[in-house]
Amino acid sequence: MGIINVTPDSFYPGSRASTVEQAVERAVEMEAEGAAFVDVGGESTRPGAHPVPEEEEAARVVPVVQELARCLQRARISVDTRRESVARAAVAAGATLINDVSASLYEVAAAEGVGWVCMHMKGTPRTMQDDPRYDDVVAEVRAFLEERIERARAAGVAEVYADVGFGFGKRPEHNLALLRSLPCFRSLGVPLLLGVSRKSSIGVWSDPASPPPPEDRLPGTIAAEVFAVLAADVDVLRVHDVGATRQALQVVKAIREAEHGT
Ligand code: HH2
Repeated sequence: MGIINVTPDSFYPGSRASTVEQAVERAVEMEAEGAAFVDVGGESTRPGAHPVPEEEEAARVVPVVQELARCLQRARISVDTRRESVARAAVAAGATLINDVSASLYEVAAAEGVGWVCMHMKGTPRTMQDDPRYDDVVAEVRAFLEERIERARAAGVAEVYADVGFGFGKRPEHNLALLRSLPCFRSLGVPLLLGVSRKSSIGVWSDPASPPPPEDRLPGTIAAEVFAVLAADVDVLRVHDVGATRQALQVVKAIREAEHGT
């Protein structure tokens, strides 16, 4: 899943698109590089981010989705939003997946007949990194996802993905515990999605004394992604760098298939 941020303030400047043309050009490139989804967002959810007015978010996202529905041949369009009105408008424009960091839009997904990503977040983006605490982060996140997925199933959502919400109200040690415990999330019985791309924990683990900025976190990102795929067969990786990730995963696949097939 390639990330397209139609925002002026997403934490990784390389992910920002300031015009519809730029967003579409990048999405088409991601499709050519092998993305199965392009995820279009109009509001940054980085730690400390203030909410964007709903109309502003829709005005950023909908024209891009409309144009992508015309230009993409194979990749599906996902909308990264917490707002019902934005989700509905994006679906009307051609999105078939609601990537919902608030884990609350399952009824919208059911009514619209589209897929839904259920992500765990503690608090809201503005406050989520203010000293988050858990007794047992893995158990708490898993219980939360299980309950929301159950609600989505009861509402009739046919396609659900679970996401532990790397970096959303989690310290690096919480992110580490979740990454190491990804196999525990397989028993949720739905495909797993993971978004570690260039996030701050990657910087901290790369060099605790002097964490590199988002621009310099690609190798560490790919290391975490490969770990997640090897440990838990994660189904969808939400990434800023589709081509580089794809290459890493193809190599992992070739090695694994040789192990099993010969
Ligand atoms: N991370 C971000 C945004 N949306 N959705 C899911 N399902 N999982 C994630 O881990 C996730 C997400 C943050 O990344 P990005 O969109 O690059 O940054 P920003 O929120 O600053 O636009």
